[in-house]
Amino acid sequence: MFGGARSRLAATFRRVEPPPRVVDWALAATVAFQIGSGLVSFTVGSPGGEWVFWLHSAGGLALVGLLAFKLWRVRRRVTTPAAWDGATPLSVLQALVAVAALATGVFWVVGGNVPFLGWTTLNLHVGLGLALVPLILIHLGSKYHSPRDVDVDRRAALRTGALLVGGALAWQASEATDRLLGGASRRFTGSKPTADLSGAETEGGEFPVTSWVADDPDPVDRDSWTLSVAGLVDEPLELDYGEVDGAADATADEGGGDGADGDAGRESRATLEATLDCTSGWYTIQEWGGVRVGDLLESAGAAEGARYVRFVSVTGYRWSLPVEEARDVLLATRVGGDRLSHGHGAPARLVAPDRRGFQWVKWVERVEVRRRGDPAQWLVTLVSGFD
Ligand SMILES: Nc1nc2c(c(=O)[nH]1)N[C@H]1C(S)=C(S)[C@@H](COP(=O)(O)O)O[C@H]1N2
Ligand SMILES: [Mo]
Repeated sequence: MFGGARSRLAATFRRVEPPPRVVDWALAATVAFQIGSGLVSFTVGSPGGEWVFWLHSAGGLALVGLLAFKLWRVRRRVTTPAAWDGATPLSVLQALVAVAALATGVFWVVGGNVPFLGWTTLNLHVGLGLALVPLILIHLGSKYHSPRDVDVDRRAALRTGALLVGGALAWQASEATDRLLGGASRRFTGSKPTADLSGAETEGGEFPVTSWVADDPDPVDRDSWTLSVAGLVDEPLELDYGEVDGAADATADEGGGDGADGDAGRESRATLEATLDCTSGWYTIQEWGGVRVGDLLESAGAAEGARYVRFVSVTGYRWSLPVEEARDVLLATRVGGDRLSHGHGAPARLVAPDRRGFQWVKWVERVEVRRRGDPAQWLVTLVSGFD
């Protein structure tokens, strides 16, 4: 009886299965798309880019189907020891990594998270996805068939198309279920409120201290720290902590240590409620206080040709924003009214609404007005702190 059900399942599988080469190429194309869209999604921080996450989810669900066909087809080559050849171990590893990448992605989206060595399940998902790249390249190198050999008939194309549509529908259904189950606290980026992610380390204001890689400077002394505003400006500025913090009387803050709040100068401090959304999968909404970068640019006078503003940390970590956007961001000295702690970037850190956490440079000491953007920032943020 059980066997009957099994063979019926097998028969159904065979009936809907697209031709092998179609599955293989659809797999390769979908995985490439997933890696691309996954990387691009890291740069999306405003709802206008939500579609990148939609496509990534739908692609992931289509992969579930494609991978099922593929693994079903090759199962005997793995379960029959005599069929193993030199390439089999790597193929098995690749299959495991692929399944794990999919499983962690789906698990995260349905609300799961199992912190592992300081990694969220989303971190793990990204790591597995990236680990797949070299594995697939090796696999393609040894098993490559030209797409010209692919026997694409209309039925095969339809089946594959149906699989992609099925992926999109399944994803829509999972979203709807998630909303019903109260998972609406997840942002469109997939990030969850910090409170949901126990296991994350917190300091000061109840949200995790996160440095993307090895950036870990000594505490910066507020009294000797200055913020420079230079580059394409009429008059470069050199501001001390009190001026950036917006305290009219900088001494009003003395003596209280972290968290002390002098009342003097409160009126000149700009505040902004903004969401810090880290690519490791958490977000926090905080009220940040400090100086509007637009005010700094007005004081310094942005010169002709100024198109970007670059924010540079004491560690060298940096990010640039188009000048129009930069006017509306904050160099924050405070969060929730309290002075920033060292881990959160004291004396001052960038608060850039609609940007992802890794772009919110901490321990800022220079604001540079520039003609051009800064493609090298991508590399710098990854390697900053490794000497
Ligand atoms: N200089 C510097 N700024 C940085 C980072 C870093 O490693 N170095 N990490 C970024 C990342 S990945 C995030 S999510 C936020 C985290 O801010 P928090 O530590 O205050 O939560 O800071 C960003 N700013
Ligand atoms: Mo982050």
